[in-house]
Amino acid sequence: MPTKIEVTNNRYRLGYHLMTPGGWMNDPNGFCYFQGYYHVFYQYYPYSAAWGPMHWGHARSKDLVSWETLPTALTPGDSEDEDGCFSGSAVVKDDKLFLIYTGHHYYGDNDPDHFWQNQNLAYSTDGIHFTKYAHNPIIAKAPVDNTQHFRDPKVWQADDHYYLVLGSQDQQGLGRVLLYRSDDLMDWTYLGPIAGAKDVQHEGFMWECPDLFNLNGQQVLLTSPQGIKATDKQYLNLFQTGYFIGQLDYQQPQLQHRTDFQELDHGHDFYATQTVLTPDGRRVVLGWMAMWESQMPEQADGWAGALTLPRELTLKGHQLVMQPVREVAALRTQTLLNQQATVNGTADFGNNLEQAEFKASLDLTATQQLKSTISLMNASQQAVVSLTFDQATGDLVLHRADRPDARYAVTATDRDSLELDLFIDTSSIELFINGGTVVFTERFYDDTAKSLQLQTDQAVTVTAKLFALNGQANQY
Ligand code: DQQ
Repeated sequence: MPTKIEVTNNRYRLGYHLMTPGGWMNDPNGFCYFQGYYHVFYQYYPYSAAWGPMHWGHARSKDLVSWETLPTALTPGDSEDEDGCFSGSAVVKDDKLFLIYTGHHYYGDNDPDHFWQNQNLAYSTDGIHFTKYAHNPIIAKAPVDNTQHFRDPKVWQADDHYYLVLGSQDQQGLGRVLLYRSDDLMDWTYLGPIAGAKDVQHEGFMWECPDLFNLNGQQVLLTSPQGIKATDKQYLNLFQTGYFIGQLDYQQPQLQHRTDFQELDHGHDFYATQTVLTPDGRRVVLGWMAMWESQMPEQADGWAGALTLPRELTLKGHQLVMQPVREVAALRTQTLLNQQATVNGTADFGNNLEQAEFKASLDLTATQQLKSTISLMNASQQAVVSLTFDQATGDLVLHRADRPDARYAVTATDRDSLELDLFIDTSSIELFINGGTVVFTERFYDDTAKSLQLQTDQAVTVTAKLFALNGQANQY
């Protein structure tokens, strides 16, 4: 048994985002509420800071903001998950917590693309110790018209049945989502594909991590397609995460979607989302705060990857809106600033910012062509991350010092204000704009002292609050 890798340098360790205690993290898995705790699992490799045979790391929280790391929940190596316990989800039944996950298997010819996948079950009565089901797999094979890409089950209960969606690729090389039904979580019936890519260029060759849920009487399919071709300002990451909105007809079965694929977050670091329904009925999403094939300088320090803040999802027309869950207010430890001022030129907010929330409103009623930029500055007064807003067009452009490629979004131009809610952590920033209608998620790697700077090209009234946030929210 190799030894677990340890963190050797804390320079980029995050203060209130969930990370591994050491080692690699990717997708959130099994996000659920069980016996008074939220649980989140994640794709985990404890023996190095790079991706390896996937385990399920585990943490729980009473309040969605302070997480306690628990023992590894799933370890690969059994006959049905020989080469990895890939992504999956959780469901509570008869006061037991069930995990449904993908078993990954290589054919052993040293070709990483030569693999097969099946679906497995594990359960727990205490939410800490998990037993793999003795009769795994619960879904042994992909349908005949599928390729080997057959993974990431997301389970839910509806009426008297359990359903799950699976990410898949059909024989034509198009991404799609498959629907299954069960009465007991063990025997599953294949119902058919419910949605799929019309072509690779626009909708991808494989849909990873699907999630299907109700919101305001409609169904939202969240998924992470691979292979969508970048346009000037959209689909600029290696892979995307986004959604379709429609109605699921369980009989057909088919998701009649009214909207085309829309990206959920415009930043460089957002992928492989998963949602939970909270006991009080909110739909909350977590994403992996990273992207495949990006530089991750924290790997040199013995760890990699983190999860985003939990974000509440709501619908505004045909748009999914993301806002940090209200529980994040509990992270505030101090009010560093609470002021209203006229900014005409440059204004600085705060210094030595490590974990902080900046909440600001720029009054746009007296301006028409305002251009403003909010920047996270380093100790040499260089912008590490900056967001520029053009009032005339509604254009939002995000620049990051360590990446040549900007990111783009557009916000409504008929607004009376620009609302910013920025969450800064040691090496991440999440920018929620205009009530979460536009969100950018970014990592950055600069361990000098940070401050915020606002630049405007005309006089504008700014109401701003700056809070210090808890830098030790989690226990590892
Ligand atoms: N990551 C998992 C897969 C999933 C992919 C493997 C998405 O189950 O499709 O670590 O990032």
